[in-house]
Amino acid sequence: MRYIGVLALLTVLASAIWPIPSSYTSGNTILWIGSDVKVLYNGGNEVGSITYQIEPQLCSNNVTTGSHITSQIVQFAIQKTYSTIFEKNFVPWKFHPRNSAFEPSNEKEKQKFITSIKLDQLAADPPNIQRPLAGDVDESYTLSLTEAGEATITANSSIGLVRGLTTFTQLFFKHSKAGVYTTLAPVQISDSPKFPHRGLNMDVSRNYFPVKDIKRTIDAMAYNKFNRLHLHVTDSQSWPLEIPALPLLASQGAYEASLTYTPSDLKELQFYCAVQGIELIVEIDMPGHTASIWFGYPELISAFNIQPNWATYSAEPPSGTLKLNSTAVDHFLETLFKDLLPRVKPYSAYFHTGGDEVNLNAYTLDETVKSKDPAVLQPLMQKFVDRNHNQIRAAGLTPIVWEEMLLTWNLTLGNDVVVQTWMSDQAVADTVAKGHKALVGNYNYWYLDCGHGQWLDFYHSTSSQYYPYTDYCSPLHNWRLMYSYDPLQGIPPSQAHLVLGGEAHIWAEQTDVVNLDRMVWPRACAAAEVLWSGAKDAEGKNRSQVEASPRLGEMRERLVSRGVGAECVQMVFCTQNGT
Ligand code: CP6
Repeated sequence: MRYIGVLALLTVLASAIWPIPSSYTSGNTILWIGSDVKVLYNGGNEVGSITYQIEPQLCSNNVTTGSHITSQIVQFAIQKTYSTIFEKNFVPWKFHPRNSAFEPSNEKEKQKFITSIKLDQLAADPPNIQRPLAGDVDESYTLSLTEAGEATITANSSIGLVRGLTTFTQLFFKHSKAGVYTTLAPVQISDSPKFPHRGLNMDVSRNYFPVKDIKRTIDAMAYNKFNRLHLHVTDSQSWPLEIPALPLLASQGAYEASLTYTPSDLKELQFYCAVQGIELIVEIDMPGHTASIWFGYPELISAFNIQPNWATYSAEPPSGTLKLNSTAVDHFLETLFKDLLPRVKPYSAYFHTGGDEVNLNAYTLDETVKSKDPAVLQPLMQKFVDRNHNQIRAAGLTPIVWEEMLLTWNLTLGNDVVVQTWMSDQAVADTVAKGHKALVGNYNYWYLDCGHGQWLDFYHSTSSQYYPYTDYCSPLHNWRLMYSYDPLQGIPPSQAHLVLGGEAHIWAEQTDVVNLDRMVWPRACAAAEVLWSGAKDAEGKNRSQVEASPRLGEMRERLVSRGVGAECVQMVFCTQNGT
C-alpha cells in the first residue's frame, strides 16, 4: 500500500507525457502561452522566423529532395503545435478534486508568458529523411522551458524537432475561462526512442477506410510518436488499391467502385505521413490472401471460393491463392511492381510482400503445381519469393515478409530482408538467431482486432461456414495486457539490436470507420510507449501500470480533444481523487 502511495504522489507531481521521456524533470511555476508566441527555427537563419498563420493544409505535395521536405516538416509541425495548443486543448477538470481551485487564477495580465519557442536543428537532415532504413533518422531531442518563459527544443534532425514539439504540446492545458497555461516550469527533458521501428499495421481490405479517417489515424499516431504506418492494403476480401497498369484489380476487386485508393490518394497519405515523421509502408500480401485478384484476373488464382469448404484452402473466406508456378502470375507481378514500386519509393525504404498463412491444400487445385507436398512446394516458393525480392531491390527498396516465409517455409532470404513475426515470442528469437532483422507484434498481445466481442466467431452466409476462433480474445486484449509486452522478452542481449521494433495490428474483419478510433485508441498508446520508452523502467523492472493508468487517462483526453474517438480509460472519480 505504501508503495502505491508513493507512486500516486509521483503521478501528481509529474505531468502526463505519453510516451514517457527518457529523462524528465519539472517544477511548479505557472506560465501562460499566447498565440502571438514567436517560433524561431535555427535562429531565423534557415527558413526565417515563422509566426503562426493558418494555411491550407499541406497535403498532396511532391517530395523531391531532402531539404525540400525539411522545411515542410518544420512548418507542418509548427502549425500543428499551434492548433493543438490553442484550438484543440482541454480543461483538465477530470484530473483534480472537485470543488477545488485546480486552475491558476485567470488574471492573465499578472502572469508570466512564454516569450519564444526556439527550434535548433543541429545537423542537416539526411537526404531522403522521409524514407529511412531503421535507425537512419535521429529522433532524439532535448526540451527546456525556463521559468523566465524561454522554450528551446534542440534535435539533430527535423523529425527530432517534431518529436520535441509533440512533447511540448503535452505540457499545456486550456483554462476554463480564457487562455492556455502550464504549471510545470521549469522543464528539462532529454528523450530518444528505444526502438527505431514503431508501427501500426492497418488492414484496409476487410473493410474500406476513407482517406480522411486514415489521416486522423496518422495524426493520432504522430501524437504517440509512432513512425511507421504499415498499410495492409490488399487481401482476399477486397482490392481497394488502384493499379493503373492493371485496372481490373480495383475496378472488379474493390467492394464498390468508389471504395478505392487512387494514385493521388496514396500520395496524399504518403505525404501526410512523411511530414509527421512517419513512413508509409505498403504491403501487397502474396501468394496467399489474394482471392480478390480473382474478380479481375481469375486465371491467376487457384482454389477460389470453394464452397462450402473454403476453410480447407485458406484462413478466411473466400479462399484463393496466386498460382505458384505460373508465367502468367510472373508477368502480372512484374506489371504490378513496375506500376507500384516507383510510387512507393519516394516515401518508403521498404516494400512488404506478405507471405502469411499460405495453405498447402490450395496447391492441389493449382494446375501449375498439383501437389501439397512441401518438398515440391518449397523450391517453388523460394523461386517465387526470390524473383519478387529481386525486383523490389532493383527498385531501390528493402523487402519485408511475414514470419512464415522464414520459419514455416524455411526459405533462404537475403540478409537485408526484415521478418515480421506475429505468432510467438519464440518466432522473434528464431528470426534473430538466424541473423535476420525482426519486427515483433505477438498476436496474443498486440492484435487490436480483439476488442469488445469481436472474433468470438463469424458466420459466412454464402458457404454457411462458421469461423472458429473461439479463444483468441481470451484474455481480452486490454491496454494493460498490451503494455506488459516486452519486444525483447527471451532475446539474448547480443541479438537485441536485430529487433528493430514492432507493430500493433488492426485487422479489420470487424472494424470499419464507425468503430476504428475506439478499436485502436487508446490501446495502441500502450504499444507506442513500449516502443518509444521501452518495456522496462530505469531499474529494469516492467513499467508500472499503476503509474501509467492516470497518465494514459490524460493522453486519452488529449486524443479526444483532437477529434479521435479514443475509448474511456476509467471513471473520473479515480483521477479526481488520486490514482
Ligand atoms: N489477416 C492476415 C489476418 C491475420 C493475419 N494475416 C490474423 C491471423 C490470426 C489472428 C488475427 C489476424 N486476419 N492477412 C496474420 C498475420 Cl488471431
